[in-house]
Amino acid sequence: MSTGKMPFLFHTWSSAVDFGRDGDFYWESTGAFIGPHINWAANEPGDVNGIEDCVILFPQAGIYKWGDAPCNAVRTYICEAKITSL
Ligand SMILES: [Ca+2]
Ligand SMILES: [Ca+2]
Repeated sequence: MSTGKMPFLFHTWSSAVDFGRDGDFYWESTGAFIGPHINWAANEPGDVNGIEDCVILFPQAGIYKWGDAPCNAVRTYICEAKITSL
């Protein structure tokens, strides 16, 4: 049974990336620029070693925060689909 809340267990991919200019994050799924975002975890985005271009969600103090990570890291992910009928 769903409670409507996500479990705070995993580091999970979002579709946010900064493949163009570092620090200019956009949704890869739509191309829409994200703009300033205040939900980054402390010291994120860090672009460590210049290879952190994909955004993960991870639990910190009971809520999901954003962090950038290498795109080839193994993480869970979220699927999105349109519901056409119930
Ligand atoms: Ca980056
Ligand atoms: Ca990072």
